[in-house]
Amino acid sequence: MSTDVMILLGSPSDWPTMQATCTTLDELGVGWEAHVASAHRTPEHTVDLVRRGEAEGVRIFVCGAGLAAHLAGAVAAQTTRPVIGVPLPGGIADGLDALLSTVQMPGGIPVATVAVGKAGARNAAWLAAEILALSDDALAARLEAARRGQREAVLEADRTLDRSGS
Ligand code: RP5
Repeated sequence: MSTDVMILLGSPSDWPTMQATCTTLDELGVGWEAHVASAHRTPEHTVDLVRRGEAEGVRIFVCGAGLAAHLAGAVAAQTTRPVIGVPLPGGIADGLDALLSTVQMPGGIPVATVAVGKAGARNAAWLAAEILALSDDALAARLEAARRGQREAVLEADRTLDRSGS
């Protein structure tokens, strides 16, 4: 499977949350690789990874970071390929700080920013897959099937919910 998505973590401490991106990409059948690259502690390594990813055919970058979460913006500054930012919880505002740091990009350098934390990490994978599916009919069919599965799970929960009361 080709590596379509490069996932970058600002710190190894981000891995437990960002694994949700990896497992969701696995479920959707999208190839990925993950690296630790800090916008602040290893700026050169971050640029090197983006350059290498582009040269090797990576099509989308997913960046997860907390606190002063500049990783997604730093990557977006280096590429015109889509960059998806996952703000991570923690810090004085428990992720609101990372959300604003990730989403408030200047015009012309977008970061598609998803929700804070694990739900966002999962949605980063979904969004990446949806972008890739524009040129991949088999992936588009897998996404449709996964959505059908979600729909059926909710309908089944509604059928089996104990909703009676005295
Ligand atoms: C951010 O600072 C990282 O993305 C992480 O979410 C946060 C804390 O990093 P560590 O101090 O745990 O390495 O740059």
